[in-house]
Amino acid sequence: MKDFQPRAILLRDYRAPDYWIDKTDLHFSLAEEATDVTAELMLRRNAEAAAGAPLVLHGQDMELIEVAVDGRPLAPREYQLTDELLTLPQVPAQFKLTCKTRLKPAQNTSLEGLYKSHSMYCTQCEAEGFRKITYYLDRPDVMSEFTTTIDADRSRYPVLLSNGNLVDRGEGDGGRHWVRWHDPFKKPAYLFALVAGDLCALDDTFTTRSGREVTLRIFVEAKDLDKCDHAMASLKNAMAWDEKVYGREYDLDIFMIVAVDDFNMGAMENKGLNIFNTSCVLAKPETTTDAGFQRVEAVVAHEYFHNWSGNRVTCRDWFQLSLKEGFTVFRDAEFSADMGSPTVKRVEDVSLLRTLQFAEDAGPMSHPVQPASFIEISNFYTLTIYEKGAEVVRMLRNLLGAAQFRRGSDLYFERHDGQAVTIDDFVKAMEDASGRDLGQFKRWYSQAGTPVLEVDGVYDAGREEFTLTVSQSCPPTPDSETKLAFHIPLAVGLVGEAGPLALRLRGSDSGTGEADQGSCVLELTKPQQTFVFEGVAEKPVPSLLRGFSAPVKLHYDYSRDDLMRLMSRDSDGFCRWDASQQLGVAVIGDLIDRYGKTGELHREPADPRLLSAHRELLDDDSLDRAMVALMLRLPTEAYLSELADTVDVEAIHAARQHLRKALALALAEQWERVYHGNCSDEAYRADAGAIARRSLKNTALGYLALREDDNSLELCRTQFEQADNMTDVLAALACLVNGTSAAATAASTAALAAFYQRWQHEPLVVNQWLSVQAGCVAPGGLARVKALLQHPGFDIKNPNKVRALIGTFCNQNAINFHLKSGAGYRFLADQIIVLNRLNPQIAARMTTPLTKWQKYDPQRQILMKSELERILIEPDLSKDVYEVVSKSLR
Ligand code: 0A1
Ligand code: ZN
Repeated sequence: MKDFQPRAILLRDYRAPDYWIDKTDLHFSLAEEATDVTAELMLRRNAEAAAGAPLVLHGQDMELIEVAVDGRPLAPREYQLTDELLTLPQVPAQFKLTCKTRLKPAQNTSLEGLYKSHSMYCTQCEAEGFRKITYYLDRPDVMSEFTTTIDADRSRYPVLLSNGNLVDRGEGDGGRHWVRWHDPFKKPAYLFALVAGDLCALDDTFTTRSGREVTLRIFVEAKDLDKCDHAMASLKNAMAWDEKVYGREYDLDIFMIVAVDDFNMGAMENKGLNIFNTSCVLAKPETTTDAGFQRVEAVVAHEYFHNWSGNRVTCRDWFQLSLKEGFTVFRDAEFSADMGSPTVKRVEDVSLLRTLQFAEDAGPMSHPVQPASFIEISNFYTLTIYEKGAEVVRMLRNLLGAAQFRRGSDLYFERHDGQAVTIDDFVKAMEDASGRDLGQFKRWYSQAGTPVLEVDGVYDAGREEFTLTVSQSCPPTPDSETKLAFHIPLAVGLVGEAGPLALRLRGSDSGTGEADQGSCVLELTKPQQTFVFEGVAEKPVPSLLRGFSAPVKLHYDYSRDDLMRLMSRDSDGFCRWDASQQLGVAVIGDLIDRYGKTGELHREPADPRLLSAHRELLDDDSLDRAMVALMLRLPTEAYLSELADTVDVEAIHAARQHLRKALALALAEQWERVYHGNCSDEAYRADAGAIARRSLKNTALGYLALREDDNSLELCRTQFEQADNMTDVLAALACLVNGTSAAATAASTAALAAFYQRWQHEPLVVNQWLSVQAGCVAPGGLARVKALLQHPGFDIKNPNKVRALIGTFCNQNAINFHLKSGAGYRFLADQIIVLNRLNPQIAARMTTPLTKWQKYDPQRQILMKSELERILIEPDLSKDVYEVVSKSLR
């Protein structure tokens, strides 16, 4: 165990820095043994700081060679050096600090600071990685103008990149060369980047609306040059979209993206030089699934949008992280919606939020969108900061309306360009632009937890009135026991026998109506409120939380017939889908109960309503395929677990599988018809229509495969062998791998071997191969995963591989991970202990499944907790893992 308790950093302790760094001049000399960095910093005391304030710089994991003030090297007695800080007790009010440091990038497995990925050097500085490069005021409110010189062996590192514009270059001695980059925009150190390698580039240009031509360049290893077109097209679309929708134009003459294999996150928005995980930039039909294509589009846009929401206007401190992340996720979600199918995008985002963010918010790591404290900021790149943060921005847009929201965003960018600001500044701009008081709304930023709405509806036929009573509450979370009422926009409609009804809300000052859409937004601000709709000629079914207008849990006592009506008649796509999920949850819930009582489900018939709902969906060719595919997807085990107070692992798995099989058999003809009807000879396209078609087809294939007969096996095998795109290949492979018959097992073994043989030189494809096996629900999963740890296709130092194998197994294969013996938990803890020394960020992330122990039965709780306790006594436990483990045990 740690012999000291890492200290928590508190929002309320924020103080402006004592010094500013006006200019940062860096010189990197890259060499195999070690890299030497010389930093020249122009420092100036903050006018608000005390006259003799010491200069305290952050620095970690490097050797200090020399430190000089205005050119005079300091003797060791003139400064203090610890593992994390360099303190100069006496410095002038304005001076030049020179710092020489030596780093070992090849030994840096944390993938933070300067490190090597294969043969290339790259950096990752967000949030606090710059302090592994040189001693610095590594905090986002210190913004500086950077000049970077890189000197390296010419043949091994022909490409040398940093932020901004290339301003000079030259030849050196002994086969070396150098380049100099200058970034005219002041930025915090977390946006600094450097890349050196033997890279190829795809080039293009974009002409901004004011007529400037920007060079666009995507750098990859030579073998990946054929996988950059989709990212480039996405980038150009994103640039045009940000001009049109937010009036934001790009500012430098060049925009670069570099793909690296070893990366902790998806990508990073460094100024003018985005660094990407290969998984978020490379795409071609033969190697990449539809989901992969969509991810590339979304992440390219996300990082590009950060140029304004994050770089031009940045965060004052890391408690404001959602200022840039929530806003940018909202922006990228709207972009993706515009590029593809808005309903599908919304449903996918809500599924993620309701399954994983709600679980986070109900667990030991729950925190507000603006946290009040942290031990290790890397642990706060969470679903709450990103996805819930985006939902909060979405609510603002919906409350203000698109036009006022745009005015607010214009005001925010104009007012704060070049500054490091707070979430309060953002909300203030929205208030000033709209004239609305958002005081109560701001509780969404400071209070953790998912609010719960209990809704009751009463119809009075005589008065032709429908009354909705809505109560809100929020469960306690680690940050606070009691909560104040939230300001919640609740979008509603009423659905009659034939479809949506016109709305007339009594005394509509508490709601805003859009009568033509049959939709209105009720603004909830109190613990309980009542809303009366007048002139309602028939008993309606309320359509609630349209478009998922707020990140809340909503309970309404719908009958299954009500849900059927919403599924077929509601005009709101989200609510139609949600009704299908609620029906699925109810039906599976019955089966879970039955399994709990009898331990088996052999003779349980499928619910006739669900059967007929699915039959209608499959039979009606006029419906939107994307919607049909979504509505045919049963609630996932993860979502069912989130809804349960105590997760019954076996019952949830058995119930869902049983229902799938029952649907497979009862609708066999329909699945076959839909499968064949959606096979297409057209060349692969990644547009919404083609994606929907493949999604529906592969949903059908999944059901057909459950029959486990020769015909369906043959369909899977043929699709696996003949498909020209990874979406179809992988869908067929997953069916084979999850088959249980002897014939399916034999086919699966052959397919897995053929797949690896063909794709062994494509790491991203091998990761999908690992993932499909890690997700296999057949018994024996743990042994399979342990064997794969030893496979040459796996490498524990590569985060993508860790996520593909260990992450998929522990997060998406409950029946195999949650073994009653606790062997799954022991396995995960063993991996976390290894990762803790290699890569603390990834180790901490991998801990999540164990932190959910409170959701399981007493025996499992004991086993999970004992593994957490075993991790906690590890010597050299990183702050990252310490924070997650200790918080989850308290
Ligand atoms: N700002 C990036 C995410 C990111 C965060 C931390 C990283 O390293 C610890 C890397 C990337 C984004 O939102 O895309
Ligand atoms: Zn981001």
